[in-house]
Amino acid sequence: MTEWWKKSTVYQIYPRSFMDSDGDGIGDIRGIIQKLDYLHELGVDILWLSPVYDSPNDDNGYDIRDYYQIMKEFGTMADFDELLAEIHARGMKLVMDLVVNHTSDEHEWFKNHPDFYIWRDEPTNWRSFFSGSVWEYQKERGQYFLHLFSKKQPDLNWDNPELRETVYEMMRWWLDKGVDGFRMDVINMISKVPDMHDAPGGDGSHQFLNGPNVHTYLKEMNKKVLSKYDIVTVGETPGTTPKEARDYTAAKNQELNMIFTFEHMGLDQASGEKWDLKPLRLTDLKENMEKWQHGLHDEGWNSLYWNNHDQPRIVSRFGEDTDWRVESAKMLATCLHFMQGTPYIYQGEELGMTNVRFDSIDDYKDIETLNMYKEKREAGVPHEDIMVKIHAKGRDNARTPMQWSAEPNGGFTTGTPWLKANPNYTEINALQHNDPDSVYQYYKKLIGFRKELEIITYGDFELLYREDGDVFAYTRTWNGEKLTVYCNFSENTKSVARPEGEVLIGNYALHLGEGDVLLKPYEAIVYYQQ
Ligand code: ISL
Repeated sequence: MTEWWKKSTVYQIYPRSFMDSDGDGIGDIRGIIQKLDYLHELGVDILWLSPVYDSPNDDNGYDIRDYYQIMKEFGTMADFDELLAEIHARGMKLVMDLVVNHTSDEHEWFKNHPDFYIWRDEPTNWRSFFSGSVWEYQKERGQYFLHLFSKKQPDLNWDNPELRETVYEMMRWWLDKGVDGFRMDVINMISKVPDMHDAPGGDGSHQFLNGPNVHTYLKEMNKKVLSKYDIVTVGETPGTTPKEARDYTAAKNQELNMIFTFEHMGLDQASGEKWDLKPLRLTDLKENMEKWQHGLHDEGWNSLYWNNHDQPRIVSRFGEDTDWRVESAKMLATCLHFMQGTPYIYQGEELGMTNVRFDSIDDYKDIETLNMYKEKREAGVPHEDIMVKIHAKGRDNARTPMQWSAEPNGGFTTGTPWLKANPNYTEINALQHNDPDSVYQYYKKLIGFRKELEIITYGDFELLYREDGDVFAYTRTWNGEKLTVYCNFSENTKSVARPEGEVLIGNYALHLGEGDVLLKPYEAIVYYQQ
């Protein structure tokens, strides 16, 4: 089978916030169908849908109640089938979210197949990703069940072969329907050590990240399911190094096609806690991305991303979202899209959408944010101090409604949106897509280059100006060709050597002339030598 996914660009849709077709304030499948031409015009090859399965929505669909049903608010299975057909009719592909580390506690398995879950007589001191303990006591059974996420998301017991077969059967059902692959939620957490025990600081991750049997189970899944279809798979794998990433993604290992690294997303974090803020040092980012580019160059494959539904908006995070919003959004895109790997664009990123700053905690909906707020308030942390963290890192930054137009609520809904729109929709919205200077049109060009220039897929990566704290610069070389990429992550004017070749793309009026190149604030420029 060809590795078509190496030349593809993926677009992630968070259905709840993408487009509401029926005015109930919640995005839905028919809303996505309405916007397929917009996505096709952008040029993306694959759409990844965050979960659309039946769910009580404790964690917006990442708590699945029935893998064979579509969430009522999102529509029906007939709507889904139409979506799939319409995507295929446009030559695009559809990747489903596969959430099988845990289910909802309302899944019938939790009642009828307790052996599909993980039970202990005594809890450990591990802390959940969503605050509090990972153990919840169940009276009827007189035991605790494990939940790494919310207490409505009990972890599945992958050591049970019957559970594994049941999951594989469900995967085949979706693949037989014609879906083109899976994004696998926290797939590196499915294997826990047999003797779970207390961990320093309540951080049990060494006992469940990349655990003892994870590779055995993925090889089995590949053999029994994945290898039978021409699909793409991407694993979500927090806490994974390039070496481990190779184990998951090297073709010879027959597990997954690629994984999501989290290392670059932790560089503005001072400790193991995501809310512990620290400014990014560009040299750390450069060193980290270089490590991954080299680490997966010959074996395995990278996925490239700045955003998803769990991360704050990149232009507000590593860019500048007021005076230099458009420039820095394009600069960040340039920096990522000329690297080796499969790029992922998260809805609204192609418009340069920004973080949101609601003053009241009541305007936030994300369980992670709400639990953290409650816990910190109980510990006496002032409201204002917590809001600083939420404004910087809260997941709802990514989940405000997609900004389609300057109409009320950004044209996302005619009703009341489930989460308030970012008030800047009056200026930042998809009407820009016709403007040749828009962030959207810039993304479209980047996506197009990946299809035209093989060097982007195959070239060697070399970091330039390693010590420079403002400029991220690198080359790609392949078959006698060369790309030189300069990205200024600061407002300072920077001087860099003029490379050979012609300017391929840039986010300012193009530089002609001779001598060093003077990079303006947040400037990006790419030279191509054939
Ligand atoms: O979002 C995070 C930090 O803010 C991560 O810890 C995140 O919870 C982790 O990356 C796992 O994410 C995935 O599984 C979660 C779900 O809430 C996320 O939306 C999903 O991407 C549980 O299913």
